Amino acid sequence: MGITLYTFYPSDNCLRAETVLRELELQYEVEIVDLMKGHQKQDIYGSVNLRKQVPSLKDDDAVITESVACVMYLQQVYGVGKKSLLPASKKELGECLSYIAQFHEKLNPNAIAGTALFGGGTKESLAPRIAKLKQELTVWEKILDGKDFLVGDISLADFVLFPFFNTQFLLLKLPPEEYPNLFRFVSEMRERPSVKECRYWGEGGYEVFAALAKGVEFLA
Ligand SMILES: N[C@@H](CCC(=O)N[C@@H](CS)C(=O)NCC(=O)O)C(=O)O
Repeated sequence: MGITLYTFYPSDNCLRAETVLRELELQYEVEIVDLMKGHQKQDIYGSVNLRKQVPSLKDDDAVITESVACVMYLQQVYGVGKKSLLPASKKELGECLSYIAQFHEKLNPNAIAGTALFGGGTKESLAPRIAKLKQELTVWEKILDGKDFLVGDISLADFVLFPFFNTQFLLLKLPPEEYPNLFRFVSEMRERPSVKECRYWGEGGYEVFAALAKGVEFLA
């Protein structure tokens, strides 16, 4: 029993769940669901996640799907005392929860990475979606003006948002000079030990997607 993370290292949604597990200094086991080999479609994984996507989390008899639900669950159950990733002040807690809701509502629906990298989309066919995504990124650029993190010294919102922005720079080649605040934030987060030491960046991790993204400059 205990915590098991069903993950595939190149996935930014999985990176979200894993950084929070590490940030909260939790012990967990990993089950690799190799998306390149279609393991997410096998019946055994379908019994964990009906939508056949990663990440999923098991904690004793609890099964959590959706990366944001995974990190909210971890915070709720294990983010006690000093380890809490929720700000103590009302002002910052309000900001933190607002940014997570805005991620769900405004940003994630405009994601194009999956279609760009796997769905055979071209820059031309995706043009309206690219325009919407860039427009939405402009809002986050304003939110991050003059700040190192989205909220205070760091919060759950930063761990929720970071993997998404990171993908735009690394894989879809969003130009850093056009989004300096977003790029500063991403660079800062990459240095955080819970992020830096994740297998996402190593062999079999990010490099797999980077190979797929070679020559792809969707946002440039
Ligand atoms: N909203 C979901 C998205 C999960 C998702 O799209 N996972 C991708 C990997 S990044 C996946 O499992 N794709 C495999 C598939 O759809 O067959 C979350 O945040 O967990």
